[in-house]
Amino acid sequence: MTTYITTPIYYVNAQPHLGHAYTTIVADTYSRFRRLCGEDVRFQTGTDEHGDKIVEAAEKENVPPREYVDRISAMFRETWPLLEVVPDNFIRTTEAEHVATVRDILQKVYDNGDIYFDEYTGLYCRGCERFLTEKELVDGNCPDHQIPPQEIAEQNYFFRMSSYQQQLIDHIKSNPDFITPERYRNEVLSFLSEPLEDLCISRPKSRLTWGIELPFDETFVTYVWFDALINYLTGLGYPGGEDYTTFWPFSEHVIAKDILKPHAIYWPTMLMSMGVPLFKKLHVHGYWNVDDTKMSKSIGNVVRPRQLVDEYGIDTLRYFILREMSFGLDSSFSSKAIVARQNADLANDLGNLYSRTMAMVQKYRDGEVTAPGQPGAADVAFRDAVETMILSYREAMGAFHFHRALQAVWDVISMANKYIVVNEPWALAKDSQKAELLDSVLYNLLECLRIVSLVLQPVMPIASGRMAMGLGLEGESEATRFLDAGGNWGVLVPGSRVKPEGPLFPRLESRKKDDGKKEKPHSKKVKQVLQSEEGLIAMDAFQKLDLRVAEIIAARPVKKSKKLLKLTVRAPEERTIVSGIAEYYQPSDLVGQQVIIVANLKPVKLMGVTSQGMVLTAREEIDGEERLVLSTVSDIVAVGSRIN
Ligand code: ME8
Repeated sequence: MTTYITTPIYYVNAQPHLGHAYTTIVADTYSRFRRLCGEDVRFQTGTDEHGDKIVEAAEKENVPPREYVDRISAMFRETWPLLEVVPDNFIRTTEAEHVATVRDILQKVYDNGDIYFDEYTGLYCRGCERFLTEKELVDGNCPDHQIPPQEIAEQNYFFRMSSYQQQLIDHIKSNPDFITPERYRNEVLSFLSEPLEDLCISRPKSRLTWGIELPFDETFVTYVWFDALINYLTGLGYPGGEDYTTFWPFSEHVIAKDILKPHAIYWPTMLMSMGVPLFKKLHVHGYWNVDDTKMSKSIGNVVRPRQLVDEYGIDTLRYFILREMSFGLDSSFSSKAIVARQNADLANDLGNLYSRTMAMVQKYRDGEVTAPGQPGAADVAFRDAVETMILSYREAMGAFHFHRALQAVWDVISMANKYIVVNEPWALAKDSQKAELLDSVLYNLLECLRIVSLVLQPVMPIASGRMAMGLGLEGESEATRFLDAGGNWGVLVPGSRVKPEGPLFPRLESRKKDDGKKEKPHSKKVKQVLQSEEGLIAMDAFQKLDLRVAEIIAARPVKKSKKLLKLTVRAPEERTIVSGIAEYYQPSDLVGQQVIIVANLKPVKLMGVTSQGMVLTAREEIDGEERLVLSTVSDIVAVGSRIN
């Protein structure tokens, strides 16, 4: 199988931002996913460097367009490695090869009679770089740029786009996957239900010189969209290149909804006129807003990828944007949301599964991967769940449902965390009769982690590499690749050794903490206690407290209470504890966590539930915002262990 995946080529009138980063990370993730499935993949991105907008931006900076485009294009090119984005080709529309291809294509289309010269009066929006129809205007303004378009009358060259209208409708109707998600397909079909106008594809040099000169009239340059869309072919060496023959039939374009019309209407009709088969798929995503507000330079809320990487790290950023956005719909970025995902999904769920498993293999098997015993029903069920996840993951990734693919992976992570709680490896380790059972439990967990690291590779390449290294797998061996939907289980070799190196993901504090504000000084009362003996307690008083390590085995909300959760813990005997942490933790995230409890408190009734003890929490207060964080121990400890 083969895949050719492209991003839009970005205008060099602005520096890369979160929106550009999203599309490019999507394309990178998809290309990595396809490679993981053993496919031959080509991934292209680049910059769109001609046209009015670019000239205007260069003028503002007082530099010639050539110098300006070189500078901004380099910024895009240099941004992608910072996000672990690895394109096979970075194309620029000012490259000689692209200019030559555009001119060849124009000549071909002109020769076959699809380009004609005509007088035209129209409403031109400089921001969109195109003529708008009356129907598109909202209160007389361009809907995207909120300014009225200029009325321009001039002679120009036109492409007979209208000749291909029916052929395009037929193609979209008979290929349901040509434009996805469906809402964008419907939008295009609805647009095509009205007569299509021909496309103005030239600009007189009297108005614009920064463009590709028409091969058949040197007094005109090419309209920037007719030039830009051709990049997808130039990058493959069209018409002669081997790459063109290999990859073009498998071309998939990723764009956002803003440039649906050029990609879904101009481009396929251009290809029809050229006699080139249409691209295979157009994947259209929604827009990122920031704190529920449209990202804009004038508001000053433009988020830069470089800044995000510095603040949150590459893997967290990639995971967050793919997990948070349902492909096709708009989504909102906020610092709070990314920190919450890092702490809950990455540090807690995945990070804990990894470090607990590694710690147990170190502790109970001296770091060695031991052979599992005869598989019982529980082993088969565990393995089936992991293999079912691979199938759902593959299907979702292939359909650009990245958030669903990640959900499937996290369901398995949560299942594995529960598996630890249910199987109590620390108890098995104490019983020599259960050694084989412990080997199986540990092997199942390690295999699960290996597969999780593999399926996360397209999304989080660095963490996935660290996990694989921790599991003792180096390089792209058989054990780190999967080519096939079935037969994935059992690749780790008994006798090999794990080599974990510290936690995978640190917990992040929300941004407020490091915004330069000083931590609150100790309260007066605490100072007094520290300075005098008043209020101090003797050791024997402290020892009266029975503090124990407990494992949460169930968590449920308490009826009619926003704050309370009913926890069932094992320490090692089972007991119920009511804790006021409901606003800070999801019940499902708590199961499997080890916490510290006060075991000898007199029972109290809270909202009708009897609480037999208390879970210790840190009460954090920053700028009047309070948060409770559960206390825990730094290694897996047998439940019931006493805290001194
Ligand atoms: O349109 N949310 O370039 P461009 C999500 N040169 N994605 C966003 C976004 C946002 N808020 N803002 C931008 C052009 N994007 C042309 C393309 S292709 C032959 C020529 C992303 O720099 C998204 O992919 O304006 C969108 O389609 C693209 O940037 C527009 O980039």
